[in-house]
Amino acid sequence: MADLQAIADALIKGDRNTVVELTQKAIDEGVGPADILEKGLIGGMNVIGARFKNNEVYVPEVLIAARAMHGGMDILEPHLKAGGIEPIGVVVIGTVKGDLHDIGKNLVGMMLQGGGLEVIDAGTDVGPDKFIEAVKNSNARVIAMSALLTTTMPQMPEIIKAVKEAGLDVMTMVGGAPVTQSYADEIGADGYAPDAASAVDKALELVKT
Ligand code: B1M
Repeated sequence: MADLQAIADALIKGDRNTVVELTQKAIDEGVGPADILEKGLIGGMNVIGARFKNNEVYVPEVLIAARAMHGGMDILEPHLKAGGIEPIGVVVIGTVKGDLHDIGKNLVGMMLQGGGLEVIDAGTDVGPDKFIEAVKNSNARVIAMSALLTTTMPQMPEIIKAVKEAGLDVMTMVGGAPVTQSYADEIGADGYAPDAASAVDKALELVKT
């Protein structure tokens, strides 16, 4: 019987091999990838986040936990992306300039692919120029911006402004732990989603706009 708490515990310890092994075991036993993600990987990362905030762990431990999380996500990726249908539209996704957090952005990207969208990953630390270039190269309909730091959120209105000035016919959506619907409204983003699953609904709505 798959033990999702054991996945969370291994992630908290930064034990990548055990996270990979137990994630694969859970998949083999037929546990849904969304459950493994929520109760195992994200559950463990939330504990690390709380400890980080309380200065009980520091950047090196968080990096090791993030590496373990990526190991588990690599196993889940094909299951989250499953579909193989013709893409409904193109989305350019990136973590905004000054921000290196990529776990949430990667997760949203995988789920968007699972929802039938083509995803161009612009990476982390992405400023207006790189977003604009990626849209021009891909004919994307949506720009999806992620920010995990209150200090990098102000990049979002800068990117929206630059996109408008460049005259691109593209919708913008924002997300990430400190971002809210009211912030999205304030900066004139076309959409906001609090998590990866609702990001799919929002992106699908925007590509059809
Ligand atoms: Co950072 N970090 N970190 N960190 N880190 C946070 C974000 C923090 C909240 C920790 C804390 O104090 N409790 C805090 C931010 C405080 C603030 O500004 N409010 C913080 C800080 C301060 C920092 C540094 C400044 C620390 C330092 O150096 N002193 C530094 C900044 C570096 C930089 O970016 N320039 C830093 C560094 C790091 C690491 C490199 C060590 C590592 C990142 C590794 C990596 O990503 N490859 C790291 C990590 C791992 C975290 C925590 C612990 C976990 C983040 C995470 O991956 N969560 C985080 C604390 C926390 O969140 N509990 C923290 C799991 C992920 C699945 O969730 O990314 O929220 P999340 O994504 C969710 C939703 O937000 C949403 O969907 C996802 C799935 O549901 N979502 C979207 C995300 N993007 C979306 C886009 C959308 C829609 C939804 O549409 C476009």
